[in-house]
Amino acid sequence: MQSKITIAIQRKGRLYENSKNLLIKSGINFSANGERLLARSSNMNIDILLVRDDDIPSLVSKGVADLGIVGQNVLAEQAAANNKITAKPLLKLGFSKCKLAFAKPLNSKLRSLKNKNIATSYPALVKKYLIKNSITAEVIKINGSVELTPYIGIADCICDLVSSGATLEANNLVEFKSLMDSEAVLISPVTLNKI
Ligand code: PRT
Ligand code: ZN
Repeated sequence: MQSKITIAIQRKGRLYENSKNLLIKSGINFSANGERLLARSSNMNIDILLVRDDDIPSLVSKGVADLGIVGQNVLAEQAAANNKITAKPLLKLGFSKCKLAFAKPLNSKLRSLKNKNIATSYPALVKKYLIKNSITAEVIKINGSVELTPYIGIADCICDLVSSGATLEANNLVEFKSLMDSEAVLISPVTLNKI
């Protein structure tokens, strides 16, 4: 009998529908209704773990899951922050496309990041970018509502995910530099031994 394969996907959020549909289209029958955290495929020896997207890189790195679906942004941030994250992207999946970009208030005279306060949920990626470009600046980690920080006086600019641009526009912010493009990727542990 084929050994069991475990796949980690987001339980709810922007990645969930496309991740679930991709697995179903691949022929894996499972039902992920309700609050269940583990779904067993009815036609293959596959378990689906339904988790927070932030937990997917470490579940895959540790080999708890053989495969995972996560945004490149989350994988890159965790890899930049923690050298124990050793999951590798196998395939770009073409959904949940966005970019991680710097943005400033429309009326800001900011011309460079030098000595600025930057609010972000991606501190490791922003710090890596600053080091690579020899820029000294302060990085402030914020978990949500990053777009608000310039207006409450705690940041000169932000670095956040942008897809349609509507959130920046609604908050009178304008993008001035893109740090990375992102989309959902299929990831595996660096040593693949079951598949
Ligand atoms: O609960 P869990 O931890 O699993 O989910 P989450 O709340 O951390 O993530 P979720 O579901 O919001 O997003 C999951 C993934 O979707 C992200 O890690 C990205 O890879 C991808 N993605 C694609 C986005 C966006 N587009 C996006 N636009 N994630 C977030 N946004 C947010 C952004 O932070 C900003 O607040 O949407 C706003 C901007 O959107 P626009 O369209 O107005 O530009
Ligand atoms: Zn998350």
